[in-house]
Amino acid sequence: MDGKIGLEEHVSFNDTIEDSNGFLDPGIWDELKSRLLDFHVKRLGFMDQFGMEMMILSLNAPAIQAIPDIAQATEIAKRSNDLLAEQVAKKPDRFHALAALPMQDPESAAQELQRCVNELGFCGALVNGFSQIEQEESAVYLDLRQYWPFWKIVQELDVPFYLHPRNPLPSMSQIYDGHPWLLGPTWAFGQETAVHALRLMCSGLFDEYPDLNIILGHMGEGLPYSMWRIDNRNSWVKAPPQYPAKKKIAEYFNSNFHITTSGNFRTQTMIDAILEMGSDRILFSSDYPFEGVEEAAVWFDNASISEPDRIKIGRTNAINLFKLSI
Ligand code: GRE
Ligand code: ZN
Repeated sequence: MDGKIGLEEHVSFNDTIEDSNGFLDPGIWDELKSRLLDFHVKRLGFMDQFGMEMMILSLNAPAIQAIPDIAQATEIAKRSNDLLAEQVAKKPDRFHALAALPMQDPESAAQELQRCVNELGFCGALVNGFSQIEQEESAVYLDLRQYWPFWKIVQELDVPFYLHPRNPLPSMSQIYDGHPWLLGPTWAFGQETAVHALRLMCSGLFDEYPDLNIILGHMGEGLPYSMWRIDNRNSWVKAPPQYPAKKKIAEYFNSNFHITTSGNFRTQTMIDAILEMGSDRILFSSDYPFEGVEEAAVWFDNASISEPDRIKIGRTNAINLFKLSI
C-alpha cells in the first residue's frame, strides 16, 4: 500500500541519544545511532522504498522523562523540539512532529505543548511514561491530580497524546531480577505502559476531559486482549467497580484511546484489536529505527484484513486524528 503514515517513528539529538544505547546488540549501536540521528537520507530511503508517505516524528526514550532536574528537563525538551522543527521544515510533505514535554513541571509541559502546536506546527505530544522528578528514585504517573490542569490544555488544544513506553526503574523491577531479557520491548515496556494507561482510565480523568485522545503503541500494549477480563472479573458477585471513574474501563478504552501497530507486526493480534475496538482507532506505525520500516510495511501490506480497513489503518485514520492536510 502506498501513502502509509506512521506515528511512532523516532529521532534523537546529542542530548538524549545515549538513552537508546544498550537495548539492542552492541554491534548494532553504530547503525541504530546513525538511523536515529538521520532524517533525510536513510529514513527517506526506507520510506520511499516501502510506501510510507509520512512519518510523524518523536524523540527517543526515556529522554526528557528521565531527567530529574526540572530546569534541565525543560531546557532539553525545548532544544529537542526546536531541532526537530528545523528538520521537519525541510520536508513538510514527509514529516510532522510530536512534542517532547518536561512533565516534571506540569505548567512548563503545558506551555511547551502550546508553543510546539501554535508556533512550531506540531500535531501532538509523545511522552515516555512516568517522570523522575528531582530525585532519580521517583516515578510520577500522569493520572495524578497535579497533571489535570495539563490535561485540560491538551483537550483545549485538541491534539493527540502518545503514551510511549519506558522501563520501570531498577527499584521497581524486582520481578525481572535474573531475567534482564524481559526488560525493554520484550515485556517490561508493555506492562509498564499498560498499567499507566489503566491508571488514566480508572482515575476519572476521562470523565473530566472526555475529548482527550491518547495513543498507545505496540497494538495497545496488550490491553485489547485483556479488556473483557479487566471489566468482568468475578462478575457473578455483581460488585460495582472500586475506582473513581464513572464508566467501565472498556468504555474509556473505546472512546479515548487509539492504538498503533508499532513493533507488533502480527495479523492475529491486529484482528483481535479490530474485534475489540473497531478499525477506526488502529493506526499503522513501524517504531523506526528500533524496528525496520521494511518489516512493518511488508507485513502490513500483506496482512489478511479488508482493503477498506488497510486504507483506514494505513493512512486515513491518521489524517483524521491529526487533522493532516495531505
Ligand atoms: C522504543 O522507544 O520504541 C524502543 C526503545 C528501545 C528498544 C526498543 C524500542 O527505546 O522499541
Ligand atoms: Zn517507540
